[in-house]
Amino acid sequence: MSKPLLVIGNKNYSSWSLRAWLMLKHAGVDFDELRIPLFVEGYKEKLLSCSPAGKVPVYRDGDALVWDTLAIGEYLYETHPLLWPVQREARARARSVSAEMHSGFVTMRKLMPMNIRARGRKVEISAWLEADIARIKTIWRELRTQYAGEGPWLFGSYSIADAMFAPVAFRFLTYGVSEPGAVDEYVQTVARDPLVQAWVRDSESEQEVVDSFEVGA
Ligand SMILES: N[C@@H](CCC(=O)N[C@@H](CS)C(=O)NCC(=O)O)C(=O)O
Repeated sequence: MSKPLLVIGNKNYSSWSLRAWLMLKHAGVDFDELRIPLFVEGYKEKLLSCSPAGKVPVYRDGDALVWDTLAIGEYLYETHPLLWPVQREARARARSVSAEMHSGFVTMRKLMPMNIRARGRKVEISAWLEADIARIKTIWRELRTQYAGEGPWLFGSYSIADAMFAPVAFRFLTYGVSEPGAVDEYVQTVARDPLVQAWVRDSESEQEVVDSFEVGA
């Protein structure tokens, strides 16, 4: 039987691709990757030939086709239950912060696009952007304080919530967002993850430059 397949975009820019890829890698799934560079001639047709939504990531496992990052996470959870915290209240909270990431932080996603290779970029911090950043810092600070004794990840052990916030750690690194203590330590935990480092190496070897993601001076 052929391996499951994850279709992704550019590793440097595609934050949703990174999230699904990390969920699969942390679950220990053996899968193939198909990379479709985004925003170049003909890319949309290629995406639509893989996914009805015309977006990445999309995951094919035998007859199952799963598009949308959180749906991929829930699909994996059915066979890899440690992807969410074991304790029910923690699991509800992990699902809540992950859903908050999935549907929210629109200003940050627009004004601070993920750009893994870039460092030292500065963007204007509007009140809306500041509110998104403050909320993320609060989520990370509170979770890391509560679960400090159980491991380095948001809920102690690695969970889908960490995959959901991994691209935000890169945004903090790219645009110089910092808060000494639990927040900066969590960013470093993400950056030191060997799986994240493998993704970063691949993103550094990509040649495409997408102007709309190259923001900040
Ligand atoms: N809600 C979707 C969002 C997926 C998404 O927006 N993917 C972007 C790449 S990060 C994409 O495919 N963009 C190409 C396009 O919209 O044409 C998810 O969670 O997977």
